Amino acid sequence: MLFLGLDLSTQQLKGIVVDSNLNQVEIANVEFEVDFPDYNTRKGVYTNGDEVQAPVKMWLEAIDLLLLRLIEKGTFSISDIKGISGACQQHGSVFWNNDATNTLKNMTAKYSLKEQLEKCFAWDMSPNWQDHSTQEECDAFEKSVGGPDQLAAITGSKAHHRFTGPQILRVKRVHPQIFSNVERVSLVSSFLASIFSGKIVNIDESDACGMNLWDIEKKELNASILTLFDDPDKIASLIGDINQDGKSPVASISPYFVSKYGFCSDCSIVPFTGDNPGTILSLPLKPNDVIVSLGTSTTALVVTNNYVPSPLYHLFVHPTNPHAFMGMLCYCNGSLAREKIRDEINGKDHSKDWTKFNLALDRYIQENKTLINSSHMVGFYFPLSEIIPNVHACQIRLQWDSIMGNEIVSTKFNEVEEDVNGILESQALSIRHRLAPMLTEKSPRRVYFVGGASQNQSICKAFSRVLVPSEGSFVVQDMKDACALGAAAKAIFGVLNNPSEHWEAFIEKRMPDNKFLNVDNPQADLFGEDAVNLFVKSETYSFGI
Ligand code: ADP
Ligand code: XUL
Repeated sequence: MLFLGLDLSTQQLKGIVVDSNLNQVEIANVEFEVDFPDYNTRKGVYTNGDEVQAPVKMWLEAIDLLLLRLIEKGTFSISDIKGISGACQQHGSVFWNNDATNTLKNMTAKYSLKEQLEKCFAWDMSPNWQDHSTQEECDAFEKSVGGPDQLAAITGSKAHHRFTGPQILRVKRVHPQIFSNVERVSLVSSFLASIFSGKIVNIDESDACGMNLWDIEKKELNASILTLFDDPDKIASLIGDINQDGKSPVASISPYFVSKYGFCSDCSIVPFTGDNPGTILSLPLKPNDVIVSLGTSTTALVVTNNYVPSPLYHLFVHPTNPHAFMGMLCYCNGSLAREKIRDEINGKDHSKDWTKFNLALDRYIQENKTLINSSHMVGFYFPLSEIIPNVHACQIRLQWDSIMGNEIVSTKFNEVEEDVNGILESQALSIRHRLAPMLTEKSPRRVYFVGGASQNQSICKAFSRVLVPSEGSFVVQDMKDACALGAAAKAIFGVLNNPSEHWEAFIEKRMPDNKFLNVDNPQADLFGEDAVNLFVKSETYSFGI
């Protein structure tokens, strides 16, 4: 038996095929900017001021192309795939019109997905998680329940620009014509699951926690918030029921995929979830273990059994363990901000090579061995508006005076090498500071690095020496595909459906310790509480927070 895990992220659609022990059999991807130049997206999206959107039709083309690529490899038989699940960019929404249900049901292998489904959307765009255009809606969301603390207590997060509830409310305000034609709203995860199911499937509960609409403790859409949409019943029906069972299959695969690609007709579609919930499914996490995901965005994820909501971070229902939660920090300026500094250091040589960046970073760490104190340099590198803290695009460098650390003596760094180190230190210090309330120990137990940049040992080392995990840091080979792997694990868990096996035992068996590589932790003792205080002081000085 084989299983397929899909990851529909900002820049690409990935598919990983695994056996029932989670061993990789094959992998393929479609990169939107490269494979679909006609759409003219930049890194998978269109950016227009604060608005960031992705074309839904491009994703339809990507599904057909990905399956062709997987099959062309000729390394496995597609009819052996017994289950499919997915983990997709969070918060994005897809607006179906009233042609969708019928067309999904009657898709034929004669035409492509795009040819058949392109007329099924009230809007052919999907708001992306990098969108910042919903301040007015966020204010309304928080006001409707009494403020950010209350909204965080109910939904697990204060209002965020990218969260789906404020985004849908903005579509209603800015595009009333479009909104009047909407029959159902999917998240990106339930959209992709719907294509494979040949019918619109319900939104997964864990991913629904990224909407600012779901009352996590009462397990229902919050009535006060729904009144913001004028007709609460209508919006509730557009969203549909929220699926609280992350395990049981929701459908057998649509006949389209059976006749076009040779899937077996009893291949099950196991609920798809968000990419961050998907990522935690790729590892055997214990309490106080942290995943740092170094993808396009940077996220830090932790599993906790306590519902301890705060406006400082996000809490989501765990995607496979209904009694647990996932804590999350999410930063917009992750890889793209690091790439900007890499490009500066590469100068005229426009390669995407990280060698010079890594050499500069390793050298800086090697040569700077003093305890981080109040006079250290701090930089903030936000080429895009940032989520944490909520500020507009900016680049700030600060050096505090060396005696008291009370005054700024310079706002320049001498060398680009200092930026190379500066961006990693400040990204890591922000995570360390903000993760602390979710941990029951002073520091994380283990840190696992995943996502695109986890292939880069120098970057992982630089993060690790700031986060100071008590039992070390690890990368897992091929874990740049953690999210797709987590989705594949979910597919296995759903299809095998062994009632006596809990999620934790299931994944521990498939992810034993010998799969992890230790990351060096150079001079971790340099980063004490002073370093955190310096970071907090610099943020307060720069952003008034
Ligand atoms: P996504 O978040 O879109 O799924 P990935 O997890 O694949 O994307 O991460 C893509 C990012 O990983 C790229 O923007 C790139 O900057 C970064 N990346 C890939 N390889 C390296 C490397 N060797 N060193 C640093 N960053 C890397
Ligand atoms: C999470 C978030 C991002 C996207 C990336 O809240 O906005 O991590 O899920 O795809």
